[in-house]
Amino acid sequence: MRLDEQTRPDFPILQRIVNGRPLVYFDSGASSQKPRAVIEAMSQYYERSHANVHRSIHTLGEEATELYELARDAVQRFIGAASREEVIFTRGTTDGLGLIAETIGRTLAKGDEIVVTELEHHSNLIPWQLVARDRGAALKAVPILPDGTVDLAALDRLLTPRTRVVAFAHVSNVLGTILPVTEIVRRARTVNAITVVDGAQAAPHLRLDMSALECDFYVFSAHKMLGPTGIGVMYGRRAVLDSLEPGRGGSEMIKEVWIDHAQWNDLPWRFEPGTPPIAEAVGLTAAIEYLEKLGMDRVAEHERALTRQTLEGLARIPGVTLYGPPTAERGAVVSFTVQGLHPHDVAALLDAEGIAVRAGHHCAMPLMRRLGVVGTSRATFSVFNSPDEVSLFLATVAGLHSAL
Ligand code: 7TS
Repeated sequence: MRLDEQTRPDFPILQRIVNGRPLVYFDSGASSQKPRAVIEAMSQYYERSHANVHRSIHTLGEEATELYELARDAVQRFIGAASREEVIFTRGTTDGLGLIAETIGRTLAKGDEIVVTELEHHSNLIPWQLVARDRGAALKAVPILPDGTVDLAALDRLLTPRTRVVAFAHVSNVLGTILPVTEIVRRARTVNAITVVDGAQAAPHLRLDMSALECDFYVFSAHKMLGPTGIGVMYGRRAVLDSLEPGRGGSEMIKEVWIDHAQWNDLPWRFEPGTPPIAEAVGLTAAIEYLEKLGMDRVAEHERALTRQTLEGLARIPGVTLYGPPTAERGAVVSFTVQGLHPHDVAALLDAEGIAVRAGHHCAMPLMRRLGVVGTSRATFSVFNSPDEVSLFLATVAGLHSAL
């Protein structure tokens, strides 16, 4: 059975009629829909087990703590981390990248250098801009090549003994480009830079293995991978986490506190101040179990087939321009423009047919500038999308252009 045939009954929202048509949801890159297993796990938690974690001696407190910590085990397994202490829960990708930037930022000195790429989401750019400004560090960007890949020769030229951080996306949320993580990490290591990978668009789509990627930090959001909003993961390599002071403080991230100083808690709690997103952790466990049952290789293959069908179909429509690598070996992302139509108009016309795509700068304004466009329209796919939906989408886009 095809993956979409298997999974569609699990997603209640797919029953929605939008503008008189069955919903076609091609915006999972912004946030995916949720299977019933995730929704039910969270309401069960609230109905049966809710209490605060790590501080209550009573039964519910212990249950909640156990469920929260089980989520850490699920994530460790899902991403192939060497230990559970390397899995830190955050509020999402933006929060995780901000936490890393603030934490590393405190160790930077005037003249240190941070390297990003031109295709970064603002969430992997602005935190570094803030840190660079505060510490007098320099921020440099690796350019992208016309085919949407990053210029590795330029990266080599940008790396210097002052490079402290190399931060880059695993998968571009606009172009779908899969960046060669191990290759970039290897190069960053030659100058002893810390590597930070924004995995927001990769975690829902690719099998992850931290021991193979060898990066120092890897962050992602649950809500793009069938899980709830409000929780994300910051993986940090043990040796690097051990070497860093916590970037943010408060509540249970300590062992002992005096008025003028404190002793930090053990990993991973040292980096988790405040009451964490507990119900969301329970939802994330359910999302991971759901994806594991499907098998990430099967997920990737299904989404690759939809991406291929979309790229090939759009390429045949006059007036359509495609962005990103000319291959389905990319994330489940297809950005395009239609000659004579603003990307927002394309999205609004598709919405009138019940088809949800995102349009705009996709929080990647420097990339838009490099591409020479104000924005793009973008279709992104998940496990529940079908080849029939892609066919309907292609016919609708073809109709838009011929109607001009
Ligand atoms: N990094 C990348 C590569 C992303 O695609 C996104 C979200 C983020 C970071 C931020 O994630 P958050 O969960 O903290 O918001 N990207 C998009 C998108 O492409 N459309 O809407 C959100």
